Amino acid sequence: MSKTVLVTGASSGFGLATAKEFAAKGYKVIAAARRKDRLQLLQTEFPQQIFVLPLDVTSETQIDQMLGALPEDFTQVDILINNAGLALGLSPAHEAELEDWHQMVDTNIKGLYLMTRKLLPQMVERQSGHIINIGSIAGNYAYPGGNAYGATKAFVKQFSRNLRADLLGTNVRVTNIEPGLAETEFSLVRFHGDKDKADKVYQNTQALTAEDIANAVLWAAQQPAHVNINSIELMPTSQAWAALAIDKVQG
Ligand code: NDP
Ligand code: 8X3
Repeated sequence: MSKTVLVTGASSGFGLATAKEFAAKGYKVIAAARRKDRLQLLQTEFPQQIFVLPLDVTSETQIDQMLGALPEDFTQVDILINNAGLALGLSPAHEAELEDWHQMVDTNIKGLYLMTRKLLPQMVERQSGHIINIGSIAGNYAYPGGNAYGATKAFVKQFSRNLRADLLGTNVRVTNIEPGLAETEFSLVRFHGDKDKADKVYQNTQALTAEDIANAVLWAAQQPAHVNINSIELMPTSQAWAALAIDKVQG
């Protein structure tokens, strides 16, 4: 029997590529996101394998309703891919929009732990399952303007590790995928729809693609049951760390 994977944020970028990758490999895929029309388009590619789950991960009520209404052959979720997330703004902390911070925390933190908490009990009961979180290099390294976004991804990192601690002995696996620069709709969202600004992020360099991330997710999921990939940090070859910044007094 084929395994079932639930991917949040399956309407775009990493989530869309991951949903396609798993469906192409024969998995059943529950594709969750807010934009139902995009999910329906994805479903036309794999009509038998994809179940469309219109869902805002920040809403516990919606999660309960939608998960409670899954058809019989999709109720057992073997792999949860917590991918839905976003960065909003790149302003320094003292100028950032509080509303952006609220939305990042609600989506990247609350949405991720809600989905996890709702689906973990069935995995523990079956003594089998895998939670794959999409963190970020922003959770590992600070950068100007990363403020609340990076902090939400640091949550994802430590939550993933703490889940591993709690789940020891249950056979449920946990992986945190930590990508660097990748070209998706991420920057368009970050800059509130400013396409010129978003395009500039990827100009004259070769960023990771959504498919690169989907490959890493699939690889982690397909390791033998006794192997837990704790984390994968991946960057484009065109990206590396810079020196620490020092404020020098002029004169
Ligand atoms: P995209 O903007 O292309 O995709 C984001 C996805 O998240 C969309 O499918 C969107 O769907 C979904 N989403 C956002 N808010 C919600 C919500 N409240 N409820 C349900 N779904 C939601 O960006 P990426 O594919 O790049 O981002 C995916 C993940 O990867 C994010 O967690 C991001 O932080 C992370 N990441 C991205 C990197 C990059 O450089 N691109 C690097 C490292 C990590 P919809 O709007 O339809 O709800
Ligand atoms: C996305 C990568 O460096 O833009 O998480 O924050 S970065």
